[in-house]
Amino acid sequence: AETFYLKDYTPFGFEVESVQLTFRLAPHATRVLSQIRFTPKPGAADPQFFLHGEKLNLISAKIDGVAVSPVITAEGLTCDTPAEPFLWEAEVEIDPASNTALEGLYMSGGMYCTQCEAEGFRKITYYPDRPDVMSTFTVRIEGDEEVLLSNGNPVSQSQGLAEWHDPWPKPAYLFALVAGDLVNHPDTFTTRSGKEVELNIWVRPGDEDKCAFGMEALKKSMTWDEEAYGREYDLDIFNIVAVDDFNMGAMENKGLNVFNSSCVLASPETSTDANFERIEAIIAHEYFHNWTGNRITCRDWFQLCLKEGLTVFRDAQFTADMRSASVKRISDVIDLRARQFPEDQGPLSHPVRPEEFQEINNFYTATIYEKGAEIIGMLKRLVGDEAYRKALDLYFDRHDGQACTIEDWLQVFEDSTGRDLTQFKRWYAQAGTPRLKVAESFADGTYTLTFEQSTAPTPGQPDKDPRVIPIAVGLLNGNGDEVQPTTVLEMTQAKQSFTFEGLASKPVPSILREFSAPVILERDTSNTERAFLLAHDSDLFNRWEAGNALSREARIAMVLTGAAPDASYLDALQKLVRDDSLDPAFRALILQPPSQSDIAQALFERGHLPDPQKIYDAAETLTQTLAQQLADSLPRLYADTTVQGPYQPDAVSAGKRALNGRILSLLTRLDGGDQASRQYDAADNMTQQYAALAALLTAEKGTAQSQAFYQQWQGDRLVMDKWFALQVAAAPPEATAHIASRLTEHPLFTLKNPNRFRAVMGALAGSHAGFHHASGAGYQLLADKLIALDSLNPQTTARMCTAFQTWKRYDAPRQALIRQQLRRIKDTKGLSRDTNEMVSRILD
Ligand code: B3K
Ligand code: ZN
Repeated sequence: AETFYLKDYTPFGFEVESVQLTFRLAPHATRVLSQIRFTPKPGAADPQFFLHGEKLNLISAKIDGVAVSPVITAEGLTCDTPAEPFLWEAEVEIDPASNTALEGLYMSGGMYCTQCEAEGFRKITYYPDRPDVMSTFTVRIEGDEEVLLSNGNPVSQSQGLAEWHDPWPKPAYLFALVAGDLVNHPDTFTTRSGKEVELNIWVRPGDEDKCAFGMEALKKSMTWDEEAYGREYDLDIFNIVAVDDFNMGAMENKGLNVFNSSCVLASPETSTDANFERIEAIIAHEYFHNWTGNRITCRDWFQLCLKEGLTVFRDAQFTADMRSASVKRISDVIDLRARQFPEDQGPLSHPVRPEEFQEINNFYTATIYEKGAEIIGMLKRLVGDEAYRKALDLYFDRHDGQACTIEDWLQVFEDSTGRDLTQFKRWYAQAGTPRLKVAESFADGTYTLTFEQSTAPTPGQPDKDPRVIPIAVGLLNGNGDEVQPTTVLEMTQAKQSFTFEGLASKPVPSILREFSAPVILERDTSNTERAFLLAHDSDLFNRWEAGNALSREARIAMVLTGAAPDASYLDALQKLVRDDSLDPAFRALILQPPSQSDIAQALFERGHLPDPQKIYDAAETLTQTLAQQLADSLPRLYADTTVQGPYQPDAVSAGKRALNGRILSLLTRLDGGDQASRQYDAADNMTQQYAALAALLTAEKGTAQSQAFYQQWQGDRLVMDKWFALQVAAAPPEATAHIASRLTEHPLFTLKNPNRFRAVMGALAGSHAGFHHASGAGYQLLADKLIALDSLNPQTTARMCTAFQTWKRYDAPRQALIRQQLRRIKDTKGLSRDTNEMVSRILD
């Protein structure tokens, strides 16, 4: 397959002055007519007229009204063109009803919808489908559907016909069209400068009652972006549409965001607290793209982090402001370590700005999104809040309407702060997670911290240069009082020391507060010191981090030596759980054990072969012991954390319910499931119903409840996804693959719906001990289903191959079993470019 390189970038040889599209909708034979005004760029390096186009049936093509016969390949067409501005007109036919890849124009549950990012527009018509080609679009839709939507503002609407005009020049990847018999949840928003905007969430009939929360989230996002970044909305209307079949979470098409229904539909009866929080964050994320992504877009797809890293950073700020900042930070770091660190330390490791790819859809990764956001966070910490805001003002001012690069982005910071960011830029260019070794010394009132950074080689990058690392540090005295408030040390060298003077005694350091850089901290420290920080640190993130480290060490000792769970850790945990002065959401996080995959990675790094079953057993023993030690207080804790009154999805109630759910799962280990059964029967909201069912199934009980759940919810797709996923997630390791396999035979299972596929196969891949069971049944089942899915939906198949990316951690028999499955996938006839690239990189 062809490889694309950043270094090969050349601008397109033509300006696109305007685009006019007409859609004549028909499920198997939609006609797309395009009228595009091109102007050759004077002195363009590449004057060849090439339009992308895939799987299109060209009916006719004209230049300035005269029929032409372009040369057509599988990728697009070329044609001789005049030296003067000209009008290109083409008519193509496409087959949305047969489009199972869910890219381009496709059908979902009887409605038409589009997904064009990254390169889907070329499946709709011939076009220079690259983000640096921006133009205004006018769209005419002819169809029998009641609702016909596209980008921008409505021009005219009548029976069977709608016309839309988007005045903001945009790349084709932001194009969208939706047509269906939909109903709306309407509202309005008045911008800071007094402009009234019509808001709609469009859903299938029956889902109207699940829109109110999303609408509130949208309005909050609009207000927040005005206040935090001075960004106003810029059209008369903002539409959101919920779609059941969608490859990812949502898409920020200009003025017409398309959402996976799981990321917008919410009701207390069908959605958990975690769903509500996620929906709020994704609505914000897509809305924030209007400025960071749409008004200012990417020059090419190598610059993807320009919009994604920044927009993830912005949505994290939003959630921190709406909810609890430290709880958000802790959750984000858990997620970063679970998804980005393994990627960065394995065969798929790539820079935040990659320099080559075969299939760009394979680069919508945790590295580009989440590490991309971490880089913005470091930059903000280094320059300070005010300078950050000034730099962003300059960015919007200078680059509005442009397609930009990381160089443009950094230049804005250099110009507005006077800082040289040459070294900082390595964060974008170098892959891999830096390790930061820490040593300390104390003499005559001076405390010295010495840091050493190093990054292991990654594919294609054997040598790494030192990076700029902002290290937020505070110091505590022996009583737990802070003697040095948080200060940011700016590390630039491979090895560097920092001193603190005038201290009465050797302090206890709190290093990398708020997780100020995405690095792995390595420090010889005692459990006593960890317990001390867990009890006293003023930085909530580092308090949690100390608890997390204690838990990890306890588990590792259990796995390696068969030791009993560490008593001092269990003591500390019990104190915290009972400490009513602490935020319940924080206490719930403290009770959440490090993931079994994290433990496997830690063991691997220390030179041991991780045994997934032993890691699972240690986790079980530890949780069982904790439950027994807390036995006397559990009923009271359960009662105290039970939220009374009607369900509200706010952060405070959700935090309480999260803690309550953890307590319930401990209690269920002791009471035979009595309390969980009572909670299940009484629950009037999904958070409590689901928590009860999860506790029961994990304790190998709850068969009756699981059946009742199915009876109650079989008509609700999103709730059924939970039912599918939970049975796999709660299964004991030896049964995981079997249960997942059985579920793929269920009448409600289908390869055609990515949510359902992910519910079962994602839960299988996410069950560490189940997926890596020594039998190899998990590997084989996943490979079977990936092979089956690939010919229908390459994107979702390729994405799920990441389940295999950590294979080099495990013992030789497991490695052989995984390699065998990866080869089997790779040898599949007609394998997609997406999956082929992923499997080849993982095997390498
Ligand atoms: N920009 C889209 C992701 C598109 C993925 C294409 N394979 C959603 C987002 O990040 O907001
Ligand atoms: Zn995004």
